[in-house]
Amino acid sequence: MKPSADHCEALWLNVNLATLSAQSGYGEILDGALAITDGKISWLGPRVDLPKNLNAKITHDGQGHWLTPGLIDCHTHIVYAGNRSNEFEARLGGASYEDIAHAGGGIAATVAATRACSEDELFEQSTIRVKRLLSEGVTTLEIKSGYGLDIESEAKILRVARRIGVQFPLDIQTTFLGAHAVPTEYRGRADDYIAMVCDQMLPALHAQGLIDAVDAFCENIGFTLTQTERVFSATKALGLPVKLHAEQLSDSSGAALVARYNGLSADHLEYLSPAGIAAMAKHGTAAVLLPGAFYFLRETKVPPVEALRAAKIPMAVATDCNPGTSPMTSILLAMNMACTLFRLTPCEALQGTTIHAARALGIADTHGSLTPGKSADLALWAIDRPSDLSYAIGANPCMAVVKAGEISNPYFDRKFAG
Ligand code: DI6
Ligand code: FE
Repeated sequence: MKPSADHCEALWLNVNLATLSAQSGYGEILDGALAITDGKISWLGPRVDLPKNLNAKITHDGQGHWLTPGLIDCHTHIVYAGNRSNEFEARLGGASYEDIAHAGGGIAATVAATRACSEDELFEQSTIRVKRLLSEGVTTLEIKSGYGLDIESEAKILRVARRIGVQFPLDIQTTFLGAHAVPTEYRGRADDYIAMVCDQMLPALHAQGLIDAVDAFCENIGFTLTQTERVFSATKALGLPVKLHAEQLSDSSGAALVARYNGLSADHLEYLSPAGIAAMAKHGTAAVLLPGAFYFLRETKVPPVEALRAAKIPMAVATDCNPGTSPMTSILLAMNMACTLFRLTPCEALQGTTIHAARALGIADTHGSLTPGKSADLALWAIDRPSDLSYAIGANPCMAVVKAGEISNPYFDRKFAG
């Protein structure tokens, strides 16, 4: 796409670009320029190569900062009510995550709080967290249901997720996670619950346009491989993509299953086996690494990053924002932890929250890198080099966020005046 002289909304100058568009590396362009037409990137390159006829309506002075693709948090459970700091305290006193789940706490506690909450109240509580991600340059967010576990409560969560996409400058990808836990009213009847998920919830929520993809928690404290496969085959019948919480606490062979269903991603993966890696590589299933949950659960087994790298499986990095195992609303901290805990390079961490996260959501054709034709979703950073984004702990050098070409400043303490 070429920007024409009379039709270029905005031009960014005096910026360094990290395009993330190459197979490897940051794709750095020092002293670059980027043009936006109809909300999409229409040209980018070194400023000296800027087409001479370009006549932009607005020119932004990037003040020598770095422009990257807007960040993508591709795995969150950010819509929920209440919190579980009481369980955090209990775990520090010696109880395990599994102990708490078996005692009726854990996911069930958040389900009770979320069911009891009005839709407006759920929106209010959730957007406090969403704004923190926005302030760190996030322009696309995946949101899972899974704290409702009945049709009306799951619909409420997914409607709140859609509303977040309307009221904030964010693209929202919704994921139906009905198979997150067995609700108390189905205790001891997991197969009956899965039948209800497949035969009633899934078709009803899909008919309401609330589902972009379907996930499940395949784990010894979650659902079996057979139950997960039932969900996947019902999903496939509706033509929707699948993904999976796989190999988080044990090797349940979930990664191989989701790969066999041509899944978008297998997520967590601490206990991923060589067979799982081979299946993911064969079917093009991305890995989503969630160091916040690893850290918060004080896990010691790290995902097999070296083997994933060798198999050329795209590795995304996400917050897993949820009240039980990753109460984390910093995508930059997730990147830092991916480096320190999982040994990703800072470049892989940034790929993990841009182009590889887009891959994990099935939107890499339109999002995730600075490439002509893709949505002009950008983040501007006051940093010396791209590795600064993974390096600092607790810093937020984001100066501006651009969504589909439009600057959205309201979520910043500092106003970008360029
Ligand atoms: N894996 C997780 O880490 C979260 N869900 C899941 O399937 C935990 C959710 C919670 O404890 O509330
Ligand atoms: Fe999760």
